[in-house]
Amino acid sequence: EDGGSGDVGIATKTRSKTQRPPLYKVLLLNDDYTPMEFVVHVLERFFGINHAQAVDIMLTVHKKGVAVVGVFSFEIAETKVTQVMDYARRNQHPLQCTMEKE
Ligand code: TYC
Repeated sequence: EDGGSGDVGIATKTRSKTQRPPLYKVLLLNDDYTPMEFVVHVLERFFGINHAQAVDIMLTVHKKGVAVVGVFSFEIAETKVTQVMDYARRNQHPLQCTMEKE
């Protein structure tokens, strides 16, 4: 018997890589005018960070210029940035909050 079309290939199975949603870092930027206590309050209020950790993060931003305050899905990160920027503006502070893809 010689059909020449018998399957001699290696058995394989399609295995799609599991897709995970991209994550976004929310960053707080330093400036010369926003009071330290206001930044600490923002971290507690919008990110649920405890007081001691909020002070730590605020001081990191103050010394290094920027720090990651959390990592979220796009929609949550966007909401945090908007909330912080609106709150800072309402209180007439120049505090800047941004996000970037991880
Ligand atoms: N640099 C500010 C000051 O000396 C404090 C500050 C910290 C401002 C963190 C912004 O994201 C910030 N009053």
